[in-house]
Amino acid sequence: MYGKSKAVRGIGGRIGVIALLACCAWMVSAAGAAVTDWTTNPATGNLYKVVGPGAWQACEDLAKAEGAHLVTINNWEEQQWLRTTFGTEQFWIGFYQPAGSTEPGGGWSWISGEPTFYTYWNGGEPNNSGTAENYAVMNYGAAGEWNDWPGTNSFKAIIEKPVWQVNPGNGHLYRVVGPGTWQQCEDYAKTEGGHLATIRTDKEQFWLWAAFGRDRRYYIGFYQPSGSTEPDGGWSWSSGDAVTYKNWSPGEPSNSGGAENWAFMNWD
Ligand SMILES: [Ca+2]
Ligand SMILES: [Ca+2]
Ligand SMILES: [Ca+2]
Repeated sequence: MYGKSKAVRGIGGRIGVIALLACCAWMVSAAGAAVTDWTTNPATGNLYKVVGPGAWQACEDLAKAEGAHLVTINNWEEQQWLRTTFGTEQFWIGFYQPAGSTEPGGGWSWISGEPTFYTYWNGGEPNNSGTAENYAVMNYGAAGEWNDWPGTNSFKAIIEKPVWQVNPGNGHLYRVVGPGTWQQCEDYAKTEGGHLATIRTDKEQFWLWAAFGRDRRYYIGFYQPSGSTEPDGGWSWSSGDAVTYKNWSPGEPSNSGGAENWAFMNWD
C-alpha cells in the first residue's frame, strides 16, 4: 500500500483543490434506502434526478423536500456528465444571484452553499437582459453553456443529493466538495456540521485512499496558523484534534513558494 502512485504535478495557484469533508459520527447516513429514480454520478458519488418543470424556486422546493438542492456544477467533468446523462434541453441549476447583487455578473452563488469556482456561461451571459435575470440554466448554448433567466420561467431542473461514505473504522462520514480554496472548503464543511478531513492514524489514511483514490489531490484539514515557524512549526487540524499522525512527502512541508500553509494529500 506504500507503492508510489503516479505524481500529478503542476497544480498551479489559480486552481482550487477538491477537498475531503469529514463529518461527525452522530450524523445519520442517508445511504441505504433503495432509491430507484436517482442516478449516481460515479465521479462524485452523489445522486441526481430531473424534477419539474416549474419556476426556479418551485424546483428548489421540490429538491429540498428530497434532501437535495438544485444541482451544483463543480467542474467541467460534472457539466459534461449531466449533459450526457440528462440531455440537452435547458434545465434549471442551483446558480442564482442574491437580491442587491451588482448586475449582471455580481454575487452569483450556489444554493447548496458550495464554493463558487467553476462557471460555464454562454458568450455575453450573464446579461440581465430585460429585468431580473437572476437564475441560471445549463444547455442554453450549443455546447451546454449557461444563461441567466427570470426565475419565473418554467423549466425542468436537475437536483443533486450529497452522498456520504461511512468509514467503518471510526464511524465518521466523508464526501468530496469543491474545488475551492482551503478556507472556502473548510467554511462549507462547517455549514454541514463538520470540518475538512482529519487523519489521525495510518488506517484512516488508507481508508481515504481506498474510498477516494490516490490520483487526485484533496485538501485535508491540516493547516499552519499564521505566525508559525516555517516550514514545519504549528501545523494543526482544523477539527482541533491532536496531531497524532503525519504523512508528509519527503522534503515537505517546504514552504517553497512562500505562504504554503495548507495541506493536501496525494502529492506523490
Ligand atoms: Ca455537484
Ligand atoms: Ca441579474
Ligand atoms: Ca441572460
